[in-house]
Amino acid sequence: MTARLQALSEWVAEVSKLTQPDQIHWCTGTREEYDTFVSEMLLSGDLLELNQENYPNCYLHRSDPKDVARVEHLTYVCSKSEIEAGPNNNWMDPVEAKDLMLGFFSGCMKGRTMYVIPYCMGPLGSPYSRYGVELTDSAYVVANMFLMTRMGNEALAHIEQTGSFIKGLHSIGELDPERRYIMHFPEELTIMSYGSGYGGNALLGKKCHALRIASYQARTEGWLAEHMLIVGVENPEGEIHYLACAFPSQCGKTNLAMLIPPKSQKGWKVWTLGDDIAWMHLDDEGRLRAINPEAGLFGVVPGTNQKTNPNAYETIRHDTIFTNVAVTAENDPWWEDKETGEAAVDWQGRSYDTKSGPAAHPNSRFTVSAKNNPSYSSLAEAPEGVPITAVVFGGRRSELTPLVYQAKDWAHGVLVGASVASETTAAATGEVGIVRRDPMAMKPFCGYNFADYWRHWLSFEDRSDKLPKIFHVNWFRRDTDGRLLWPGFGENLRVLRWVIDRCEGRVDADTLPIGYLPKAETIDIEGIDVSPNTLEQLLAVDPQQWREEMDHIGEYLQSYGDRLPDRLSAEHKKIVQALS
Ligand code: OXD
Ligand code: MN
Repeated sequence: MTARLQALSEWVAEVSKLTQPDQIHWCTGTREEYDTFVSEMLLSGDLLELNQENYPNCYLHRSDPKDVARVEHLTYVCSKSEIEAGPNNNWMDPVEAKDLMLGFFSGCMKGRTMYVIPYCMGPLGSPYSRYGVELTDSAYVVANMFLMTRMGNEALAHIEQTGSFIKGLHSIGELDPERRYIMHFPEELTIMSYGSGYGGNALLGKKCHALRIASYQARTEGWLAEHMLIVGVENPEGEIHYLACAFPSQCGKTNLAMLIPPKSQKGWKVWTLGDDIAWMHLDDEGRLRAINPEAGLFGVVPGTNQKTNPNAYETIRHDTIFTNVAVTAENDPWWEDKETGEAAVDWQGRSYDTKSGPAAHPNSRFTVSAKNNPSYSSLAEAPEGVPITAVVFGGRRSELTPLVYQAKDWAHGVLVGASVASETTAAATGEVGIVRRDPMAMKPFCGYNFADYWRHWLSFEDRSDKLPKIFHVNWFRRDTDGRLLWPGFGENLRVLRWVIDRCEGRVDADTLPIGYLPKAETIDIEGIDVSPNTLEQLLAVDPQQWREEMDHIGEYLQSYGDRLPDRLSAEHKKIVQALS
């Protein structure tokens, strides 16, 4: 064994001494190994077989009913100093946090197997990829990591070559919400997660590594780790523009990433590169290039149907793990708005009764390899990534925010990103439907102080003159009767086309204090149920409402105190003055 793998085995030995598993299994990452885990989980009841004729190789996992979402109040960034973690994170002193966690982990794997999962985030061998090793006592986590990352022997070989990896220690513990913490130690490139088996808390490659720890690494190394989908939009002439889009959880990232152009948009195609996370680096020519660190999709199931997301609907017809959906009498998976079949048994395994709430949990999920997606881009595996034409921010806002607008320049775009706010959803525990500030859609995921993070974003302005243009979209604006004004889903392509037209300098726009707004005639509304009057409402900017919004944003930014970059305050001031 080489010295580099020696360090890994020593860590594994140390953890095993602490957690005392009955056995240790080093994952190889082969399909046969995955099939063995599935068979074992079918025996243990961790997985249930779904109708194999209609849904080949599809299984259902029912989680503990109190373990169904990310737990932001139990998620901590334990940097040495509290100010490093910033007001945007929960913070605990790293020594104290480790003491607490070591107490939980002590002996917790008795009677269980400890799985060693070497994994790669990003295409294997890409200079932009990073490696990690997760130690876990959950076979469900291993199976999900198999679908979501490039894991096993090949990743291990790269770890041996590069010598560096993120250490992730996970145990489902007793699944007791009182004994549950997700702790990050950015300075030590270490994650400790105890007491939950839910995706965002337990698949450590995803939010913990690819966002919280990676964002910290990205700052020191000069790149960006973002909560963004990546899509390629191909025009009828065959040119593809790549967009990276950030939306808070459950604002339709997966739907946008897998969009199928409606019939009216002849000749257009959309290619998926990623649906949740983008790592972006400047290349030698100063272009921002993105890779998707993930290899699979962990998407929200309810709402998926042949109209809203036909690609996802196809993607999850085979080789998929469903978590917390309902089942039909034929043992097919079922969820709200599936639009075929009906629930017989709810997500908790009880005979379904409409009075006891939704049949599928609102945050029920599918885990599936990205390769199942018919529109998976061939460049998703390209080690050099794809050049990004536009960065698009968005949020769920019933009022105020127009369908789309463009930031005037990079620094203004950073302010637009920092100002993202959205109505909360079921992806995290807590109250649903209140507006919360979610800068760059990274509120739950930035591994350090947001003020430093904005400074890092701003620094790109001095490093390149070929940066993407920045936009903001809102698919969720409603009229005074509460009806959505924009049809959304596939029709969102019409807005992406305007974004690309702007980047290519093909259309003029109106200059307003908040940014460049589309001239009504430059958004194609032919063939959809959006009247010119509705489009006017969608694009309306109410100066009084915006003055109030800018006051809220100002107060929010000021809560970062002296660390707030002057450049960002200056951008804010510019808009306030223009509005008054
Ligand atoms: C996710 C989330 O699961 O953002 O992607 O909650
Ligand atoms: Mn997400």
